[in-house]
Amino acid sequence: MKLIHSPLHALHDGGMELHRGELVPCYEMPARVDHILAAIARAGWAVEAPREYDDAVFTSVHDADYLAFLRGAYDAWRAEGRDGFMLPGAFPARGLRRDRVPTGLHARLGYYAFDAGSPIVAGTWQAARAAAHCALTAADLVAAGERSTYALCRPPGHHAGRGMLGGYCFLNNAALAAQRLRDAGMARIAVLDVDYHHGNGTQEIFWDRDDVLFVSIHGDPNTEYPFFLGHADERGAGAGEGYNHNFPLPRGTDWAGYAAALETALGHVVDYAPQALVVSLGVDIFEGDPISQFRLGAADFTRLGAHIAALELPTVLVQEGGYAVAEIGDNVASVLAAFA
Ligand code: SP5
Ligand code: ZN
Repeated sequence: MKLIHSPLHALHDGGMELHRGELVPCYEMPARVDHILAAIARAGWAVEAPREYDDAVFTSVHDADYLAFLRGAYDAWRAEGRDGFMLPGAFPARGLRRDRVPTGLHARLGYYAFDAGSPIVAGTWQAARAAAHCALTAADLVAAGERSTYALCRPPGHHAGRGMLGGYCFLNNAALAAQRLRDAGMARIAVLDVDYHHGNGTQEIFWDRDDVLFVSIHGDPNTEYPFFLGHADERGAGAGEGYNHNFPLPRGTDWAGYAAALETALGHVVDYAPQALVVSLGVDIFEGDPISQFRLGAADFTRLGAHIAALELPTVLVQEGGYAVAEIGDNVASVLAAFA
C-alpha cells in the first residue's frame, strides 16, 4: 500500500483550545504525526509526498466564501496587529441571523466556526491544504488501480462541513477523497467513519446524495462531541434518504460492543456494493485516549483492520483523530497492517 505524508502539517502548531472553561494546548498536536511516522518506519513501509493541486479542487465539497475566509483569515488577523492563535467567542445559534456574513474578522470567525477548540494559526491554511493534498493523492492512486492507500492527514477533516470549521478540522480530507473518486468515474463510494467522534462534516456534505454512502460508528452525541449530530435516526434526505447510517454507542463500549456495531455497519457497505471505500480512521476509540470514552485495546486495532480489509474493496484510509500520542503510531500501524 502507498502511504502519503507532507511535513507541512507541522505549520499548524501552537494553538490553544477551550477545554472545561480553560485554555489548554490543543490535544491535536504535531507530535501525533511524529509517532505515526516512527511506527510506519518500524514496520518498514515507505512514505511519499502528495501531489500539488489547485485550490479550486476544494470547491468540490466546500463553499467558495468559506474557503476565501480560511485562506485569508490569518493575514487579516495580522493586519489588525495581532499574533498568536485565533479562536471564536460567539456563534450564530438559534434566534440569530445566518443569512448574512458579517464583515468584521472576529464576527466572521464565529460565523464559520462551531466550537472554540479549533484555533487558526499562521500556518493553518498551508497545513490544511497539504493534508487535503495527501487525501486527494491517495484517492488518485486508488482511482488509478492501487488497491489501498493511506493519507497521513493533519489537521484532520471529518468535522469540517461545506462552510464550517470545528473539531480541529478545516478542510474535509475524507470528503475530498470520496468526491475525487466519484469524479474519476467510480459510480458509488462508501465512507466508513470509525473515529470516536461523529463525522458531522462528512454527513452534512453527502446528506442528500445516493452516490456516496456515509456509515459512522461513534460516541453517543447525547454526551459526546460534536453533540448536535450523529443520532441513529439521521438517515439522509431526498435522493440521499437511506444512504446515511449512524451507530452511536455508549461510553465504555469495548471490542465486544464495538464489533457488533461494526458488523452491521460493514453489512451496509457490502449491500451498497461500492467501487471504492474511504475510511475516516480515527484511533481515539483507544482505551487510553485522553478525550474519548471507548475501551478498545491495542490488539483490537488489528481486529478492526482485518474486518475492514476483509471487504476486499479498493480503499483510501484517511487519518482523523487519536490523542493518546505515545500509542497513536502503533494503533494506526495495527490497522494498516491488514492492508500492507
Ligand atoms: C478529529 C477529532 O477527533 N476531533 C475531536 C474534537 C474534540 N474536541 C472537543 C473535545 C471535548 C471533549 N471533552 C471531554 C472531556 C474529557 N476529559
Ligand atoms: Zn475524534
